[in-house]
Formats: sequence, C-alpha cells, structure tokens
Amino acid sequence: MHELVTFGETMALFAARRTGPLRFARDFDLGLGGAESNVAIGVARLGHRAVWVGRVGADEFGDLIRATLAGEGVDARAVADPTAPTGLMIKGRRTADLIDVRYYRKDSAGSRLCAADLDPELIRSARVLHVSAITPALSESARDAVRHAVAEARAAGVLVSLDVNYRRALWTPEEAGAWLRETVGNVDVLFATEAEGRLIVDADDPTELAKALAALGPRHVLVKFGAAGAMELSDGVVHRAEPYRVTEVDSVGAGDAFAAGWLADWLAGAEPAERLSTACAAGAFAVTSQGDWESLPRRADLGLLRRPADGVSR
Ligand code: KDG
Repeated sequence: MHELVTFGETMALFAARRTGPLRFARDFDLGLGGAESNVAIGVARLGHRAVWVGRVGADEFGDLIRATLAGEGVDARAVADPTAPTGLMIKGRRTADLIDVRYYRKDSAGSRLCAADLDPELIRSARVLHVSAITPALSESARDAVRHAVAEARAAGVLVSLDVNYRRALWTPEEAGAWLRETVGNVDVLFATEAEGRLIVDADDPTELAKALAALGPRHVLVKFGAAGAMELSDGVVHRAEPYRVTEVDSVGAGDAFAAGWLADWLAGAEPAERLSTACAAGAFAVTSQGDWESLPRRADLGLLRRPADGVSR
C-alpha cells in the first residue's frame, strides 16, 4: 500500500554541460525534473512507498519520465496525452555558480492535468498528500485538481503537505499570494522560503513569519534559509537545524529534497529534531551534483554528511 501520493507536472530536462550563454551550450544531458516527482523519488529513496500522478505527452519524453520514475521505485501513474507534448525545462549555466532555468511548458500535457486524473480512493488511502503551488499556476484544470485533491484528503484525515515553490514565470506574487491565502487553511504542513512566506503574510522576523503562517492553519510550518539551515514551528514549538556543509554544484531541487526528507521522517514517526535534520541532510545532498534529484540520499547515506576529517568514507 502506498504512503504518499503526489501529483504535478514533470518535464524533460536538458541541462547544458558548458558554462556560458545557452546559445553556445552545444551538449546537453537529458533527464527529467518536476517538483512533485522529485519529492516522490526522495521519499522512495528514504524507504517509503510513493505514488506520482501526472500527464505526459505520448512521446519519447513521456516514456523517459515513466521509465525513470519506475526505476526509482515510484509508482508513476502517468496519463499519456496524445494531444499535447511533454513540457521541457532547459537548464543553462550562465556562470559557474549561476544557473538559469527556462521552461517550455505552455499548453504542455502536464499542464492539462485535471481532477478526473486523480483517483479519489488513491488519495483517501494514503497517509500523506503532497502538492506544490506550481500546479495551480499551470491551468484552471490543474488548479481544480489541487482543490479536489486537498478536499478529498482533508475529509479522509490524510496529512496535506504544500510546498510553495513560487514560479514567477507562471504567476505574479499577488496571484500566488491570493491562492496561497485561500489554501493554507486546509493544509497541515507548509514548506516555504522566507520570501515565499512573505507572499502569504507580512512579517520580517523568521519566527514571527512562521507564527503568522501557523496562525492561518498549518500545524507544521517549515521555513527554509537555503545554505543557512531551516526552522520548524510545530504545535507552537520552534525547532532549528544547522545546515550541513557541502560544496554546492546545482541548488535546483534542494527544496524538494528538504520536503522529501521531512515527509519521509514524518512517515517513519521521527521526532521533530530528527526529521528536520533529515530534511536538511536531504537538501544538502541535492545540491552536491548536477540534476534536480539524482543525488538524493538513501537512509544509509544520511550519516555520510557527518564526515570523517579526511573526507573519505571506506
Ligand atoms: O525544485 C525543482 C523543481 O521545481 C524542478 O525540477 C521543476 O522547476 C520546476 C517546475 O517549475 O516544475
């Protein structure tokens, strides 16, 4: 039986191998990326059963997405849409430490996701429903799918998790803020960076920000500070986690890894300090290599970040 259900758009991802303007890239690595499927992979690697639902084109990229997710142990329920292509994400490296992401996803198969693609029984029988605020920005039907899924999960007592994942290419801060304010009251777990939290409420201090977000409904509020760690406000108690020191290669996907680590530990019944530490460790692993999810940890990897002095693990 599955434990976590998630859904959203997953795209084929072309990552330039060379640093510099994209027009001079020449060679690309082909893979895939999608906030929710990244979370599903992360949760599966940490030992829990995850289902991802989405739409892909009836094309090579759709096949790639299906096969890769299956290979990662995710139960991928992808509707192949013959009328629209799989969306594309292109990752350039403008400078050695500046990644530049472009999306070609308008009218993609993934953006046509609709409520009818989601089996209500799948949601009702899960322990966690995880969504991101990318999905409601894709299309009216995708927004409707989120509304239905959240309502279904709430009614069945399934933990509802929402990662803000603000995408400025898809909607304005005002549009995102309005949707988020309308939705967070139906959410149990909220993941946000400080800037994303401020799309919803007005507060400068991070603790005040977390409190203001929690006052809207979520029992667990996670505020992420990137390389500076994270804080969690759960049941009125604040927990803080120090970051793990790693060499950053590609930060895209760190937030999804963080959510995956936290949710996997919630599923495992871990204490708040432990699950926050797992979330930070998963986020740290995610930034250590190219790709949005490839370097996500298995349980056995988590301890590796408490490194031996010579940096060699034997
Ligand atoms: O966090 C990384 C993901 O969000 C990425 O893999 C996909 O950017 C993405 C999007 O907008 O769906």
